[in-house]
Amino acid sequence: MTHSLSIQPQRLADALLALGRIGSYLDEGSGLWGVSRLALTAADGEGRHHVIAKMQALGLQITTDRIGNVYARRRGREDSLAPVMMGSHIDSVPTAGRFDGCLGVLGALEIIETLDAAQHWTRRPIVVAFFTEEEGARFGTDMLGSAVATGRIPIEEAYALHDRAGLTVAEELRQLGFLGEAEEHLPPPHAYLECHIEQGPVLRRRGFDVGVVTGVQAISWHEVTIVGRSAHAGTTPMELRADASVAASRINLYLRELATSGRFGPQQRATMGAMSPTPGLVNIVPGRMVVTVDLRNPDDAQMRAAEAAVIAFYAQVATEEGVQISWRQTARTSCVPFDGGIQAAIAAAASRRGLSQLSMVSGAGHDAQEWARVTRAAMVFVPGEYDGISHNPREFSTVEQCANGVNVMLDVLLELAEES
Ligand code: HGY
Ligand code: MN
Ligand code: MN
Repeated sequence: MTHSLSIQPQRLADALLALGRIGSYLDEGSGLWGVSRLALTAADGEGRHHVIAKMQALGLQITTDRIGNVYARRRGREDSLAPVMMGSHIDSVPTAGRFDGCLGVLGALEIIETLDAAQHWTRRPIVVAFFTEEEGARFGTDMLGSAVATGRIPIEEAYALHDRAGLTVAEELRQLGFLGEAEEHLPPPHAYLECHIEQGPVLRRRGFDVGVVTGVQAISWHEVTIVGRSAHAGTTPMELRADASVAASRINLYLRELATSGRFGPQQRATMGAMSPTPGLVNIVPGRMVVTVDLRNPDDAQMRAAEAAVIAFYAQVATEEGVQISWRQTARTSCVPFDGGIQAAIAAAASRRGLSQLSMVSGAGHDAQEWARVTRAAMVFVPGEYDGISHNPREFSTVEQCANGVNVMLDVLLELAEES
């Protein structure tokens, strides 16, 4: 069976540009336009309304659930059957490009528009969804909306999460007008598909058209609080200091050593993304630091060993630097495999289109890993230029790269949507 339908690449590219203008900012360093649509901010709200307007224009039946996830449904010939869902996210980190997450949502809507133009009605209904706070960049835990929808995080726990200003998820959902009424636990979809940029260098460097994603690696996030003693920078001898920022710096250097040592396998990654000193002024030894630690590993056992090593190092640094160190787990997901049958369908669809494909694990977390808990789930990756840089305004995938990935998702959708 060759592919019957194909999307309109330029229409998709234009849709990505239009959404990318919402929450855009001029990045000083690069002179590029970036995107900042932190979850449940006004910019995210504007982005949500923009995408909902597109869903309405396609005549889709839209529901918003109690955690602000938005679902848009296209009826099927046998409308009582469980739908095939395509989804991703439109919230972004503050230094984003216009592709992360948005490709999956706008690509799915482009598929709907293609089906409408062809007056093609699938046996099963189709649902296009975007989920709340996939990034975890504002409220501290990633894939929040999908995790609530699939039962990993209780909604009351999600509602109570707060940002640095103390604003809670519940308050911000209400404020934005996205505290929906629909029950967050849906009956499981028949299957779940997501098209996403790789956000790394592999596909582009090795010259592959699409990625067949085998699963998502383990993710572990800590928020670490280091309490030392603020003191005068001029009069306090070095040996009398309890310097929280030195302790944080030692932990950061340890993270790099841990990741590059090979002790936890060749793909261990470790990042100290946020470092907040108090009082954070030029002539005061920092008495307090709050930092974040992000650990990733495609092997669960190695991840557990790396976590244990990091926690032991916290204790060592506390003793040696004379500070108190406490930490809390803010996100933790084990490795998640994707459905083998759908992976094979993705590979076959790519081959039928003459597209080269590489099976690969995802370095980033995605909504698909949550939906894999309740249904068959899989992902299609597209390459990115500039070594696939992401969470950076330089993030870029070409019109053709995006179209290849979304066309493969279209083909697999059509197969899944005809299954009994
Ligand atoms: O952190 C991640 O992997 C994703 O961008 N939420
Ligand atoms: Mn993403
Ligand atoms: Mn992201």
